[in-house]
Amino acid sequence: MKILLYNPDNGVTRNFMPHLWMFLLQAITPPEHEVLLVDGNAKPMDEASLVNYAREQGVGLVGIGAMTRMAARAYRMADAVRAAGIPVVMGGPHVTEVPDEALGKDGGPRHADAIALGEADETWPQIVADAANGCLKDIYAPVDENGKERKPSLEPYPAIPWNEIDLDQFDMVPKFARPLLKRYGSGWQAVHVIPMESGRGCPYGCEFCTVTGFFGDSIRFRSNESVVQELLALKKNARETLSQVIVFFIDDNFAINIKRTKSLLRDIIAADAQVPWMAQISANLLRDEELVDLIAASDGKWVFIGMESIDTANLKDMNKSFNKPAEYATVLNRLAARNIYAVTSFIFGMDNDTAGVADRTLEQIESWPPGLPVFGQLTPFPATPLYDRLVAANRLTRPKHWMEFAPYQMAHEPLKMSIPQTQAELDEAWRRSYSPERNLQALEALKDQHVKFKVIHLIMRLFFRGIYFPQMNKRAWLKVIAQNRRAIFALSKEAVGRWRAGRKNKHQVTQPASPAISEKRAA
Ligand code: B12
Ligand code: SF4
Repeated sequence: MKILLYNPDNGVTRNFMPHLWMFLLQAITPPEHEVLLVDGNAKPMDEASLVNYAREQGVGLVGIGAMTRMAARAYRMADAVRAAGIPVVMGGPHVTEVPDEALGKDGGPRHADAIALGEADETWPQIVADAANGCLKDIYAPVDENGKERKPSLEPYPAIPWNEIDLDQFDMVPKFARPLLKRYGSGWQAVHVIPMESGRGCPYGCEFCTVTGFFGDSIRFRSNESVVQELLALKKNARETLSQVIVFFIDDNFAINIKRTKSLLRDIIAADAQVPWMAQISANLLRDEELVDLIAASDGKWVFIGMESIDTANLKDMNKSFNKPAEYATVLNRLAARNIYAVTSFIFGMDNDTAGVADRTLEQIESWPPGLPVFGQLTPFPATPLYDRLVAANRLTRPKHWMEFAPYQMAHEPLKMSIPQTQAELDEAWRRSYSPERNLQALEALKDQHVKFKVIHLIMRLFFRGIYFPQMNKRAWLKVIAQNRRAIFALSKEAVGRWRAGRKNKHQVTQPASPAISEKRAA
């Protein structure tokens, strides 16, 4: 049987990184079946083109995975595929959290023939077998012989053949810059961000987060050996294809078990498996100096920190009091001292937020080493304690917000601000954080660093701006480049100066010394 796995496009982060679930399910599909992958972020398709593609390929089962924000789009695609007579199985966080919706058991239409609840590593082979035999069940849940929920172990972990996968569709280099880099940028013919998990689960249970409910509070890890092997294979592939690879450890809290993380990082260093990497780590775990040293030595470059708020009352409400705003600066300075920078994530619209929250937060951010702040509105995802609390208090303005999804639109009324006020605060935070003036200040704060760090930092700032202010076409990019011309010109001047100085030094070293000097040296 041919199976098509499809991930709907999200319209925001586009093809920045492949979605791991597709490659993982492909890797564990019994070999007698063939798996085709379509990520809508890299290959946008409407309903008709997806159906045509599935028909042309003779697909016998379509698997669709989606986060809550893509649910409505996922359902539309599923409806079209089912109308063409091809069975659909859906999986991922959203259908796990709202299973009745996909199966049409909540009074709405049915969108899927079957759903996979939770982690599908152990149920997928059964789903495939049942589909091949034409006897799909409604629900596949990861349970043991006694019907008790079972979380799959990550040992052993399937090898994902990244070198055989068409990574061109996930190249971070904008199309217009590719010919230039192919010609002059040796080793930079493409830049790929690859998702890798080293473990699953986070026990912290923050009120707005789906992770503790989905992956459970039992934390499971891959063996160090299997992570190191995957890194070595990626490193080799990047070298052979003259491209760059950046690994995103997608674990929800990469250092949740500090002892294990240190042992993994030591093994990576010992095996010379370092590639530039980023990971999500909560601020409290970054108090450990030795851990931060190992992050730097293993080529950790960026850490995503869910700071959420600078207000301790908000953090308490969110069950996130382990975040201590008073230590944010210390943590960020500790990272910056080792050339590691942070993506700092904030949420506006929490119950203790009042007008001016953007100003107050930005004042703090601007006093820290330069990083990449991101801001979102508090979103009640179904099956989270936050969702249940807001339902109980009758505060949801759009209880099924995912069915009418709109980016950065709230679904409940905050207590001390209105919805439009919260949105204005978000606008202000994004606008100021990525303004040309702020970009210049960030570069000024990095003035003692090598120019290559500054160039990377500026590029990241321009990309991150695009998360909120869409920069989808060449024209939008040219506008951003024009707005930031002062920073770009200053960095280009510095880079050319360094390159010239480097060539001059090399020339002097390789020139044979004059006889007089040689004699002097010999003496
Ligand atoms: C990587 C990641 C991202 C990437 C996504 C891009 C990418 N290419 O991966 C980035 C950083 C861009 C991102 C952004 C966001 N993310 Co995110 N992200 C993750 C993260 C950390 C890892 C995802 C992953 O690969 N997991 C590992 C794989 C193996 O697990 P999985 O995807 O769940 O797949 C398993 C099962 O679900 C199942 N399965 C999945 N799909 C399918 C399909 C079929 C057919 C079947 C049978 C089974 C199946 O099988 C898999 C193996 O067991 C998760 C948290 C997490 N640990 O999962 C959050 C998570 C998915 N993100 C989340 C959120 C909220 C967001 C944002 C909205 C945050 C924000 N406020 O801006 C944005 C918006 C994304 C967008 N633009 O649409 C939530 C989603 C909650 C929800 N109910 O939708 C999660 C769960 C985190 C959380 N804190 O709650 N994210
Ligand atoms: S620390 Fe992060 S992953 Fe863990 S529950 Fe809180 S928000 Fe979710």
